[in-house]
Amino acid sequence: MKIGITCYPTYGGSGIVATELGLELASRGHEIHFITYANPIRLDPNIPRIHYHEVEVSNYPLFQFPPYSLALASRMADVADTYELDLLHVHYAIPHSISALLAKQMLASRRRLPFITTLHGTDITLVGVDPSYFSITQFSIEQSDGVTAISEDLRCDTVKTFGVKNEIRVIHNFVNCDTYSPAPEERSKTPLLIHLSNFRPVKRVLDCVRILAEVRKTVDARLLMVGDGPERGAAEHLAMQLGIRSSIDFVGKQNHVERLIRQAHVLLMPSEMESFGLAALEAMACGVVPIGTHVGGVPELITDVVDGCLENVGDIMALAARATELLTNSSLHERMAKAARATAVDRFSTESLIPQYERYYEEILAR
Ligand code: GMT
Repeated sequence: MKIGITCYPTYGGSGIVATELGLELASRGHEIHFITYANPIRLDPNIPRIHYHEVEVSNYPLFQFPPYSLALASRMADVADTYELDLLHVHYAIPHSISALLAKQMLASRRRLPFITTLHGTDITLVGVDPSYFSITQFSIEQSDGVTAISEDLRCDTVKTFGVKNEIRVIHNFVNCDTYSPAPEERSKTPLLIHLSNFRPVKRVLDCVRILAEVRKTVDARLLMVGDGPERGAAEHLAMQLGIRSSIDFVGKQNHVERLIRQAHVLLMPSEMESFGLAALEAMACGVVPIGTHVGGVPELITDVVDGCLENVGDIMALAARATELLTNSSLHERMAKAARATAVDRFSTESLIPQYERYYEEILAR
């Protein structure tokens, strides 16, 4: 198949899933065309069957807000026409599915161009429910030829919030278990916690700092903070106030996160909301035990006490107690690390998830 993929190319779970999906599909023989405003991180455009088409948004003094959605629609239509795409697959509803709808309508007299929208979480739970975007998000779901959600929780939330009648297929996030694999020889000799996110308020990065402060009352542990975003300054400041700044490494945005994850024993994901929790899955594939919260789609991934831990949002003492236990009880850690890896391999590997997307594309094309 010839597939156009659009996503937010910057750091964020939806862009990562879209990019990894494109790479996996290309390795299975499909022709993939990324249509975005920048080369997606984690995308090496020199891979066979991968193409990248940049959306240029020219500015004009009249525009206070350059109309990216229109430039994107126009580029989607041009690329689909030139390369005879079979379908478009857009990640994140706003504005990508509206641009895809426009592109489809622009080409209607010449070629059929169905589009699939994958909902990732904040496009529904934060952006979609905002009154400014509610109606257009609802419309974008209703107009999509196919809709997928990355967890059952997000599917239910979408149906409940928008009252949409069209089928939403659940296709969970996936991980490449060869790239993300355990490497015990790379594991830190000192107890190491890791957090990986875009440092948005929903991730509760300050909780990570507070958890480390609690853990350090009994264990000489360190924390690796990977990523960047609005809460980074506050997290660094809190670490200073709590006297643990020198025990935390803030390393900013990184490309090969698997190399960092492998060094850690435990991943902290104390999020307020998480429709799936891709970072936790990446950690599990590396044999790093995740500690998360009972929110959104996280319980579809982590089974408490078996392959990770789940606590209530903001319960620092409970989250810290779980981390301390894992860092001090090596047989418990080893058992859960093995179970975490098994969950990633058995239920969320590319081998089992990518064919679900392929079958869904075929279904949509056959309709
Ligand atoms: O978590 C974010 O802020 C980024 C966001 C995105 O859309 O890029 O992540 C969402 O999509 C990921 C990939 O499907 C999911 O694993 C995350 O759980 C989801 N984030 C939230 O629901 C907050």
